[in-house]
Amino acid sequence: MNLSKSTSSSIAIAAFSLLLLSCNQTESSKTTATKKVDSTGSKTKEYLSQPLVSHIYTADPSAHVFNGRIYVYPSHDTATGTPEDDLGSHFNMMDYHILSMDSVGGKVTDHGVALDIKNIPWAGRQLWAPDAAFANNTYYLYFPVKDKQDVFRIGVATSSKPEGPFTPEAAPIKGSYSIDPCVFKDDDGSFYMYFGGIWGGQLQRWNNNSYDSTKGNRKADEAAILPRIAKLSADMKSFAGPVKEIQVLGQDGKPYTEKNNDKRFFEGAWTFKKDGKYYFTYSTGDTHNLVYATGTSPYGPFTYQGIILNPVEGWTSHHSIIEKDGKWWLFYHDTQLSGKTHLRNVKVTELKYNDDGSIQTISANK
Ligand code: FUB
Repeated sequence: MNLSKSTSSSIAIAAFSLLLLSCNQTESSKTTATKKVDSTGSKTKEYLSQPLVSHIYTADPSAHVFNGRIYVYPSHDTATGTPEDDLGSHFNMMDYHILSMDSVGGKVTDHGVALDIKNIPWAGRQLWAPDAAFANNTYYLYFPVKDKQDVFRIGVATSSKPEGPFTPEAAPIKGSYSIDPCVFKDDDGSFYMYFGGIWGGQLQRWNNNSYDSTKGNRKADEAAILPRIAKLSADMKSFAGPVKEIQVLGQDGKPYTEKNNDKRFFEGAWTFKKDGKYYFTYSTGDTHNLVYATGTSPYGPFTYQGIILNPVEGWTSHHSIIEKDGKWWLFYHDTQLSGKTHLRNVKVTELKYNDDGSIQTISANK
């Protein structure tokens, strides 16, 4: 994720922001476009969707349908005053709130604090993008946080309810590292965790599953760093085998190098299956695209197909994709409410496919 760049969004007048805050307290996203107004009063940006909630800042939405209801597991962005630096220290999140709604467009419920960093025994700082899964009559919340040595690991917490509260395990998942877990359930009931994020997410420090804090970002002609996958054990709290790299290939069948940064993996993996095809989707980070690649196995290789979402307002882009009642939905975030990179808001819009299974590219601003 980005570390020091500030958002390139235009300056919104304070009155307009306050109006948004008061109007969207519990309202779900509307797909009617609205315009942002700059300090001269001229309309500058038109938004495809509105924030799901505006009483807190939310980001990195992992959506799931549990018991016929949509649950969104986001990061909870907070203005802690932590100075911005090249390691993303200003993304200093301390807890999670789960959101839920009957359907897109319906009333959104914020279920309050579901997990607080102070209750995670091994955690140091920075609760980043989580995900959730249901198995064994239990809801599992997967979360990345830096341990007390400042190394990102992935933890798991459990609850009898999708909205929590969640009780964390005493230690991170053995063999886990980096950020942005995405847990995918295949048709045969197997669960897989996809994870990893470069730059502030520390993936560049992990080679052959060994940590080297001196390893920096790769150079333009070096092989792009690859996302990781591990099959989950039946207990959903451990890896069933070693962490593996996932090949992401260009349409010429060749792996990407770092200079292909408008297509190579950066962070924010999300995997789903449609019509027998695996869709591996992710953010390209410093080029701000949300893209997808497809394959025939959960382990890949995946071949790059195209852009799902063009760059949004703000530096980061992170998403999830679900099907509900015959429609497909893209949950994403931007910085409409704050204009600040680290204070984001979650949104949703419909995702459409072409007949051949390709995804129609979305622009969040007009
Ligand atoms: O929210 C913190 C980090 O920002 C996430 O882990 C990344 O995916 C990026 O969205």
